[in-house]
Amino acid sequence: METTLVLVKPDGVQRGRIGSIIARFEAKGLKLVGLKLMQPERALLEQHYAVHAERPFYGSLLKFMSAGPVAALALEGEGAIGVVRTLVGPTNGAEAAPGTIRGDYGMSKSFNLIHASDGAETAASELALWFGEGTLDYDLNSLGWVNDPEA
Ligand code: 3AN
Repeated sequence: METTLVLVKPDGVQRGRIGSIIARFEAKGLKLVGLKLMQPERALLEQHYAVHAERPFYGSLLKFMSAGPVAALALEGEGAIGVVRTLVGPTNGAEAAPGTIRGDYGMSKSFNLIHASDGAETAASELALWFGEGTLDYDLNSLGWVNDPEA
């Protein structure tokens, strides 16, 4: 079982896409174990995007991510990190396949609506950063019909 971090970025929030993005993850069979709307502090964004600090777009990325609220989600499921990345699609919305979130909702490689952790280590550090208070442990009864217990 894996848990991964998703952020609906300021463009996704302002364009009214929080609900439709969450609906895709729910429909897929992922379990929502954390959910909050927040205005991220610059220090949090600097830590989150530290890996991109030397990239030419780093300044504009932080400005964009600070421009309004973001919705933070923690999602749990078997192979959740890879499953979520597949649903999100590649960075550039103009090139992302239809059916992916970026492919259906976006046209840009910077205003690309959503962030998703790209590996196990990143997921752990990003969840600690955005959900330092922890995530929620509860039974979601429908999951018995999502994953085959004998597979
Ligand atoms: P992804 O979110 O697809 O994993 P990363 O991790 O390579 O993409 O980049 C992090 C974020 O930086 C992207 N989501 C996007 O907002 C921004 N970004 C990436 N590449 C570019 C670029 N060439 N120009 C502007 N912004 C970019």
